[in-house]
Amino acid sequence: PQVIRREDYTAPAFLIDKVELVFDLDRDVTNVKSRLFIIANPVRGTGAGNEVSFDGEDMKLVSIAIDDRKLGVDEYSVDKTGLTFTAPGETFVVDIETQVSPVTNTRLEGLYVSQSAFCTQCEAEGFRRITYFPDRPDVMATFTVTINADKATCPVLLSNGNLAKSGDLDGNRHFAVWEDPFPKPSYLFALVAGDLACVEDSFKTVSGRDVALRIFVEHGNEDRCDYAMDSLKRSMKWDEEVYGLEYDLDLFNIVAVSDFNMGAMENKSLNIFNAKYILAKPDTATDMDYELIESIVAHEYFHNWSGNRVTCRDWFQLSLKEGLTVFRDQEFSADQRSRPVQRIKDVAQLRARQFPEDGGPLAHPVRPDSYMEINNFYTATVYEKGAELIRMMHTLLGADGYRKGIDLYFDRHDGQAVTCDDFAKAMEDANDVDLTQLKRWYSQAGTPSLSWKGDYDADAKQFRLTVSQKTAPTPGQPDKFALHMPIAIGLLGKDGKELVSRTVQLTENEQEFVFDNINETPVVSFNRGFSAPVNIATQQPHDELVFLMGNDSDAFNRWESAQKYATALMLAAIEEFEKNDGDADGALGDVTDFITAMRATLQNDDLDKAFRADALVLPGEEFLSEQRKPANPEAIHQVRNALRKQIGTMLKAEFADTYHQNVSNAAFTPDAQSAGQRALRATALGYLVASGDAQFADLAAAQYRNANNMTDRMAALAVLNHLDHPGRAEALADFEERFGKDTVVMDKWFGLQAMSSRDDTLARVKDLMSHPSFTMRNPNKVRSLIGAFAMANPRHFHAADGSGYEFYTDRLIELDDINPQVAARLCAPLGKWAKYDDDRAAKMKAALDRVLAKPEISRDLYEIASKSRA
Ligand code: BAL
Ligand code: ZN
Repeated sequence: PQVIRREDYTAPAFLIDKVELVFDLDRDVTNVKSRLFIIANPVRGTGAGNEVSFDGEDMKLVSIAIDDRKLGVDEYSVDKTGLTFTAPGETFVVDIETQVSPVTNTRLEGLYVSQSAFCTQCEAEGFRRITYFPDRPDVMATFTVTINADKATCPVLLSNGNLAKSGDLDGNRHFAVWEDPFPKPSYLFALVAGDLACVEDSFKTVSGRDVALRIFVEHGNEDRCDYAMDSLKRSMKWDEEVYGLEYDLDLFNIVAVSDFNMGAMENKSLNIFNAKYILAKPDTATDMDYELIESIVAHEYFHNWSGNRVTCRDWFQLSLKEGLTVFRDQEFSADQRSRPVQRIKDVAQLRARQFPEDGGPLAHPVRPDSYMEINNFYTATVYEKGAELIRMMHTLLGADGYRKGIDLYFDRHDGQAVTCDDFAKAMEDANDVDLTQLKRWYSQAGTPSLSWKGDYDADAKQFRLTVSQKTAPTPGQPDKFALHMPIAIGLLGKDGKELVSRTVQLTENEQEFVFDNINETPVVSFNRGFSAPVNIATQQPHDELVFLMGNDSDAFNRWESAQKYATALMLAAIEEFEKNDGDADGALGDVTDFITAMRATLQNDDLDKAFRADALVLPGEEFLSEQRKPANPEAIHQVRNALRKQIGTMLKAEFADTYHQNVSNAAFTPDAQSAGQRALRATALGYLVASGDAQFADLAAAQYRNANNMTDRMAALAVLNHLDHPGRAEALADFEERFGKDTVVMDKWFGLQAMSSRDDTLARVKDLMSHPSFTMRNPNKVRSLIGAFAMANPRHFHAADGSGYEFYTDRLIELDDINPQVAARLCAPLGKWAKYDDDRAAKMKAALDRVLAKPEISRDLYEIASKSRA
């Protein structure tokens, strides 16, 4: 496949002023008429010529006409990737008629059928599967869309903008005309048609306009939209208050569909969502689901400005909208819930998903330099590391300076398609600062590793902190520059009082920072709030970590200190386990000090419950795997379980108290405080069961039976899931009976079984593939059963006999013919072969070779598999 390079960008030779689309919807053959009002781009160079090239794939071209004259077959050329013809002048009108087949579109890009509804997904390059078009984000046009469809099966007809007209047609059909006054690129086009229920509300904007808010769902799901609607209204208000950004149309529609590649899509005024991020009621959704709904609804809404009003010039600039919008949704969630808990979750995500990406064969900069398939770059690096970059700008400029930069950015670029450099320039100009070095975060891949050393001079009452940074080579980038990063530092006295709280600017490879008037040797709280997204190589002594767990005024670093302590203990034990041949308890040794510190956290009523729940969770097996080379999945699993068992045993009484004290008889509400209480109780139950004392498995089974909400039900099932206890089979059977018809809820049931550490897991996963609710055509099903097995069950995926890899490789090959985008996304776990022992590495490489040998492999899967194999 062709490699597309950022440096090869050229402006489009022709622009499109206005697009008029007419859809004659039919499941088998949909007819699409497109009228394009074209003008030569005034900025095009002299060599631009008069050839017009439109993108197009997997369609039948019925006809093409220019200025109302139909072209003969020798007047244009059409191939697998597009259509080319000669421009008759500087301005002209083109009519194109195409036919597409929604029902056979299993890639879920372009126009397709989900359940019985028609819907679209056009980002990044789906529009070219609907009609021939310059399918690139820097071609922005106004769209008028006419939808004709069967009235009985498609009573609801939606597109972007405002409804201009609707009425009946012959043959039991009807039509609707939608007009979007805001010029937009084709990737923001959307259409939905089907028999959907509608839940309606409204929002009054700051300037007093009433906006109608509608959520469309399958019939029967109307009672699951309240939280999404409430989240939408809170997002609209927050964006007005924090960013001064008001909604710009009188209507905002959301549609929830079952079959969707992404989480959701920010099409102008017609957001289309994966149903799992809209539908929630207490007995079907967990607290985590509610949190995700809140943040994703906000994320898509925020895109109306950061993405839609100002969009990307080309796809290399994807983080322009995604990094910024993730930062915005993270801050929204922090304001709605607990700021430190939100930061902990965001950092845990970054470490679990982005750091491994940055340290592996798929490492790429936040602003990539090249790609084969852009769908492969909707990554944790572009999104989450991109958000960290914006967060560092926010830290450097302060809230007011950041807001000045944002205001200038939207003033300057409203209605434009721009670059990451344009964004940074607005920040610079508004604040009169030079961000040249900070901008290296856009172009340099890899997670920096920081080391630090403190030196106290009692005579001078001075504390000197020497900090150094280093970034390991990544594919294509052997040499790394020093990055600019803000490091928030706290110095604590022996009594726990804060002596200093200051953010220093690290710009050199090695740099010294001096703190004056320090009267005692301080304890350092380094990189508070995770002010820079880096690894810290320096190991702090355990007693300092315990001190910070109990005293740091920065809640994030309290959590971080517990994580560091637990990580150090487990890594040492894993090494020992490998030497002593499998005695995990012996390998751990005496962990009383750590558990004593955990007890103090558990019993500290000054800390909120959600925080305590997070602070008591040990770093996961995947995280530990990242710290070991070669990683031994069995050793990691055994040691982590052994530590959990010891904690559960030593703190049995305390966890039992916590469990019983946090029972709530009140009706379920999804607010952060109630969720925190449930989370802490679930953590307690987990440790009680981990202790091995059989009465607590009975307690979990009872919790499952008596639960009146999904959070408590899933918490019980999640611990039973790994046991041989009869309560497990009972609970799984009950769950299936209760929710068997509910596709969103059944994803949880599939996911749990794929993540079980029981020996029969792979066999069970294979069986579940023929379960009536499972289909390889539904991305959520694939991710919850197949994806979870590879990404959240390292012990079975990496089984020494290679059975996990073999099963998985078969699935990737099968999936590539159905949905290449999802297949490519799932391929990444096989690319981590360099982290494993020779035997596993050889098996993983052989698996990648088998993927690469697939006839007619997609561009999507080829890119990931070939880069992973290299
Ligand atoms: N733009 C793709 C989905 C999202 O990031 O919102
Ligand atoms: Zn986004």
